[in-house]
Amino acid sequence: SWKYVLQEKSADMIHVLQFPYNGEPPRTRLVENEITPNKDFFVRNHGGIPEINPSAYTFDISGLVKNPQRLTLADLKNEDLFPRITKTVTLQCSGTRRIEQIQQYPGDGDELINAPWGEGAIGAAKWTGVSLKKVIKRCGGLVDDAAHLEFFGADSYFKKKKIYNYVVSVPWRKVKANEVMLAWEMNGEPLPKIHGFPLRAVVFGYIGARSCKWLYEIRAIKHESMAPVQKKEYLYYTPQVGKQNTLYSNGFSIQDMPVSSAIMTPLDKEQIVHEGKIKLRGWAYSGGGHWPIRVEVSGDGGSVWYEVPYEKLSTKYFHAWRLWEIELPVDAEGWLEFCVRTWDNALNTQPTYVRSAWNWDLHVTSSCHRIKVYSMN
Ligand code: MTE
Ligand code: MO
Repeated sequence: SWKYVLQEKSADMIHVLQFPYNGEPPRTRLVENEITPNKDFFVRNHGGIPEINPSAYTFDISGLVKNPQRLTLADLKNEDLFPRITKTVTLQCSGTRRIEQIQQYPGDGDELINAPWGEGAIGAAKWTGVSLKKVIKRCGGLVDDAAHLEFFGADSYFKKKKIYNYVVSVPWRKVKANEVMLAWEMNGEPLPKIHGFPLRAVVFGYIGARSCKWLYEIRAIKHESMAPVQKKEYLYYTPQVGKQNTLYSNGFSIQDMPVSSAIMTPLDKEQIVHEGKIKLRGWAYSGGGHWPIRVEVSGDGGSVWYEVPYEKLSTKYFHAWRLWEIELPVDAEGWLEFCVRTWDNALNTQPTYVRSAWNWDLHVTSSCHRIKVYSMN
């Protein structure tokens, strides 16, 4: 993996896990561009990075489709067969901001798999590829009772001395809605190796985990995939279920990402000399086809809120984040708690505290993001 980290990633990536490689970009830089440059896009891997020769590469559509097919990259890129699409879509890992849950609940979470992410396991890219719906249509559609599509990645990983392949599934209705893409380009460049070269799925508005990289097979099936990534990871539990008494069947399979936001500058524990105003910048995102409509920040831990002016919210793309900035009036000196909360177009907003959304496997930390800054006026 390190060969590709050095080749494809910025030198100052924050290495969240060394192996398997997981990394996120420095906070301030992530919110400098509405479209995240490839070298700054977070990387989340369960195992190593498979070497795939693109000219020998084929991928199979199998299982409960009327005419199973083997396709090449050239087939997918043939615009007589499939219309090509380019779309700006945000990918977010359900582990984003897990560090806040770890700080309050050390020892929770599945430490073999879960990475201690900060606020940077999110990004927006312009993906180019084809709609998976069109590919399934070319296979004659699904056989009657097929309802899910299972994605097979060419990477493998170890867990408790066993070796697994990366396998997940998405419901057919998601594909039918044209919200799943097979992508071979990221921001106008061939997909970087570390991001799934030569082909990956991009599932709009769902947790990043469903966007399978190094895709080599798609199988139509009746029920959700039985693979461990689908059935044992990426589950959300009620607070009554702790790490010791878990049954996986108690977990809810996370799909849509909830509304969330983060302050990316200033940084936590930063000292700021100012003349009555401090500039804050960050991101806001909502999954499931929703988008942020209102972002508010507070300089006193959440008593008084200031709304980000609408013109300071970046362009609204369906299925992408919005970046924001605001000048916050600050009189007080000393340690202050800054926080942010966002509403989406379904008028959902964020839980107030980390503990309101605690779940033992430490997914989806979507509470108000809080930092402490030292104000010198
Ligand atoms: N696909 C494969 N084959 N193997 C993986 O480990 N990780 C998933 C998903 N697809 C993963 C994968 C997870 S959990 C996330 S959040 C996204 O890829 C991250 O995509 P990125 O590394 O391109 O940012
Ligand atoms: Mo993830």
